[in-house]
Amino acid sequence: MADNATIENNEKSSNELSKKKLKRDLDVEDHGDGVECGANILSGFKTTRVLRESAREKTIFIHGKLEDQEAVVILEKTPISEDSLSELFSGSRMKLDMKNDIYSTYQLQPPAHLNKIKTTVVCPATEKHVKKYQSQEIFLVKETEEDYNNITLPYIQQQSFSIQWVFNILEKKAEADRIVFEDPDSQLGFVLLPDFKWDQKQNDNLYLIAIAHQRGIKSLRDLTPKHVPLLKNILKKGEETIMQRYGLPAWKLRVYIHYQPSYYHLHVHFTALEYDAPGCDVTRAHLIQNVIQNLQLYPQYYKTQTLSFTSREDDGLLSKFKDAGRL
Ligand code: M7G
Repeated sequence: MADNATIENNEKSSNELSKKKLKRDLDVEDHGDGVECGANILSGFKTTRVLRESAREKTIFIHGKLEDQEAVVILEKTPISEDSLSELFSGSRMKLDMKNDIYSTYQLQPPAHLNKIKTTVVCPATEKHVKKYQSQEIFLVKETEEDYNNITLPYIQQQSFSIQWVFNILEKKAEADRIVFEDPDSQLGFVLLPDFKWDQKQNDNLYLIAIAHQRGIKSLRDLTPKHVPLLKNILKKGEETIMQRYGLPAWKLRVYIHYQPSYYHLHVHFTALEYDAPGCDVTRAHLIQNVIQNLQLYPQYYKTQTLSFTSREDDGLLSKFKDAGRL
C-alpha cells in the first residue's frame, strides 16, 4: 500500500507504470477459446477520428489515443460459424422489428460469447499506420526497372514500416504458440502462422502467412532463380500443412506475394480461395505459381519487368512518382 501511495503522488512514476501496464496488456493474446485473457485496455481509448468504415465488411478503423500514445483500433464483426447455429437459435433473445404477411424481421441478441468483435490494436501507431488504414483515392503506378532503382528503392530504404514484428516471430519472441508449421532451414525454411487478420474461428476466411527465415529479400524485385527452391518449399509444405490442419486442399487456396508489400521481408499469403481477402486482386497479388514460372523462364524477370501496383493518395511513394513526373 505504501508503494501505491508513493506512485499516486508521483506523476512520473505513474506514467511509467501505466505505460508498462499498457505494454503488458497489449502483450496479452486472445487464444480464441472464449477465455478472458486480459484487461480491457480500450476503456480509456479516446477517439480522434474514424479513418474508414464499411457497412458491407462490418469493420471500422479508428485513430485515437491510448494512455498518451497514438493508436489505431480496428473493430470487425466476425462471421457466423455453422457450429454456433444451434446455440444461437436456442440461446438468444429476439425482439420483433416488423411483421408483414409471411415476412418478419428481428433484432437477435445472442449469448455474449457468440457476439464477439475481433479487435486489432496498433500502439504506438506511426503516421504511416494511420495513412495505411485511411480511405483514400487510389492510383495505378507502372514501375519500370529504372523507377524501382531511382524512386522506389531509395524510398523504401528510408520509409518502410519496421519489420521488428517479423523478427519477433522468427526468433519466437512473439506469437510462438500460434506457429502451425516451421521448417527451420536458414535458406529454404519458413514459419507458417495465422495472419493477424484471421480470427481462426472458421475456414471461410482462412488466412495464414509464411515468413521466410532468409533475411534480405525485400520484395518480388529481389527474387532470382536461386530463390525458386525456397518458394517451392514454402508452397509445398504450406499446402500440406493447411490440408492436414484445416482440411483445405491446394485447389481451395490462393497463394500469393504482394507487390508492393507493406513489410519488406519475404512472406507469402495463403488465403481460402472463396474468401475475397483484402489485397488479393490483380493490382497487388502475384500468384506464387506464376512467380516461380516467371523466374524459371526468365531469370531477370522481377528485376527488369515493369510491375504495376496501386498506391494511395497520400502515400509518400506516390508523391515520389509524381515528383519524378511519372504520374
Ligand atoms: P503485406 O503484403 O506486407 O502488407 O502483408 P499488407 O498488410 O498491406 O497486406 C503483411 C501481412 O502480415 C498482412 O496480411 C498483415 O495482416 C500481416 N501482419 C501484420 N502484422 C503487423 C502482423 C503481426 O504482428 N502478426 C501476424 N500474425 N500477422 C501480421
